[in-house]
Amino acid sequence: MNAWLRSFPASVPSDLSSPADIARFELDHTLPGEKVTLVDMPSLGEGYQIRRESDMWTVSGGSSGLLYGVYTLIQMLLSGEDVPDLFESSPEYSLRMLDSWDNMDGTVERGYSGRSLFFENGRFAYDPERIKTLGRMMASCGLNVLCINNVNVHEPAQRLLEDYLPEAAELADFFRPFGIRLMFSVDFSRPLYHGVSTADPLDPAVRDWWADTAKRVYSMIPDLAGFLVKADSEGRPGPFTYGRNHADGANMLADALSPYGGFVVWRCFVYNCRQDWRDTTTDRPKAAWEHYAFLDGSFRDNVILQVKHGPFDFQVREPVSPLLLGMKRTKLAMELQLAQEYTGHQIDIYTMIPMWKELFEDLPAGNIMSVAAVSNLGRDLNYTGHPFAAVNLYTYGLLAWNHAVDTRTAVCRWIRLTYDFSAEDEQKLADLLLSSRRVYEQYTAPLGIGWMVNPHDHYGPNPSGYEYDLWGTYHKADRNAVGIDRTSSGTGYLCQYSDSYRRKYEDPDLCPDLYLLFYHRLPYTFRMKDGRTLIQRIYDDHFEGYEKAVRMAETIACLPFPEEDRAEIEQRMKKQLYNAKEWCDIINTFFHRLSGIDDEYGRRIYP
Ligand code: GCV
Repeated sequence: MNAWLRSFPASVPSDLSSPADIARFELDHTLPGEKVTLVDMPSLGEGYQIRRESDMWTVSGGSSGLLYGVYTLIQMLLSGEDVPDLFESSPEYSLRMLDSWDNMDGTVERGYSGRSLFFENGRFAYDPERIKTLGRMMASCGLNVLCINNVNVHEPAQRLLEDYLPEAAELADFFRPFGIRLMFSVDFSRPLYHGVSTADPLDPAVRDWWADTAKRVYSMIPDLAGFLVKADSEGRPGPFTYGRNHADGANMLADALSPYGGFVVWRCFVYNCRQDWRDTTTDRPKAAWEHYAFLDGSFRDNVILQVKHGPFDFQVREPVSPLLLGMKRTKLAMELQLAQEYTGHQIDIYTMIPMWKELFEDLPAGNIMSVAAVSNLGRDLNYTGHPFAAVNLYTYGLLAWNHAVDTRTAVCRWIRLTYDFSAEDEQKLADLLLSSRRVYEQYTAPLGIGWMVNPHDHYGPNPSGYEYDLWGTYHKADRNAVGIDRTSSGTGYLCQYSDSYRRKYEDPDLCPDLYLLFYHRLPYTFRMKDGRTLIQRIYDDHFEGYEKAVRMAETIACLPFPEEDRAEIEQRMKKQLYNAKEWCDIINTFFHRLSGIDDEYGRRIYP
């Protein structure tokens, strides 16, 4: 099974060594009746031009641009879309990254599609055919960088650039013909394991150690995209140990990589993960800004700060991170998460592109230079566990190429490439996928509050699961009210934004409902814009979310999925229904007991 490449030949021959070779092969096998000329035009770089003259197509592009152009042409024609006589495109973001959180023991952190595609038993272990398919999947939606190992770099991945470098170089060879460059997550403290007495980024011995390491790595993998770093975050080592800041740390690595054109992608997921819940002066969403904003403009040119899209951690609804809006003099990547950690574990249907489009709407043009997403892939036969989770990878690629991509067109193209459906069935599935995020949001945590999940595993409801813990993720619900005041009169989080942004959220009467409890602490009797009370809205959303999930199951039962997908989809839908019911019961019961206020419609809160 090759995900959305079902109309493509099962495999790509191993002797094809360049993107242009792959492009020609894919064309000959998917569009044998079409006359297509490929023109090498290096000036177009990764971009391409598709031109039609009577029954002749010409695709021009630089090396990988040709491949992207060909994949686009094939997919548009296979899915019956109109291709204009002249169609030109080039990527909006230069690094379009997929970050795997794969460990070398074969597990995948927050992985819901089986074991690692790259590792097993502490070593590289992969099926070359599946690796080539992954290369095709990525290139066919425009992605160009793959980080193969978890940002939490455990043993033996800590030796990836040392003992395992030859194997890593062999893996890079598989991806190169698809225009994909590898990246590795590195452990900031590594010099300490090699006779250097410190990992202080300003120490000359440390700088030398990283410079030597980069030289060795690039001699084996000359096109490596660079290093990805999680430092001073959730127990990972970093510059704070030495009284240095993150510009000191990132710039030191950047200097080591710059002779080879490599990037340091430095994650900004830094917060106090040992917080005392009684401490009301610390508010976790403020953390990233506090650690990085003052460093704006002090990073080297080859440092990219990778910022999670929201200030917390991939919740169903979060505002766009203030760092992504405010650091104008620093290269930024927005980090998304395809792996459905808080969004249903690839059991519940959750199509992400509507959520991403909202984020991009808040992001002024030119603020970021790159996009990254935590991978949702694994060794399951269909790569993504739930067959529908593939739509997230596919549409992520299209959006990372150009965020203006039309949501419905992207989803429908994925459906057409994946299933052989009538137009009516295609629209039914598109509606279902496009509404799935809202459905999930309705039956889980209310109105932007997030975090009511089972701790650690992050699937299923647990309203107080994180409430008195160390992670800074509190809702503080009591008998009268729920939420945290993050306005200027509260924790001040909103002050990290511009005045115009702040004005939209500061007043609870004007704040959009979906963010209400993210920004405000409100009594259950608070009147929402539509006249309902807050508590009634919580009840209504949960009942409605569950009912919509029931309707999704009915739609799915009527759609003509191929046998191999049907079993997976139906079995997961059953679990989703159970999950939705459980969320609805538990969250409504929690708020009913706290508030003592009955549902206006007399529905049974808990049967
Ligand atoms: C890779 C969350 C996840 C962790 C993840 C971390 C991160 O805390 O639960 O599994 O670790 O984010 O993004 O670094």
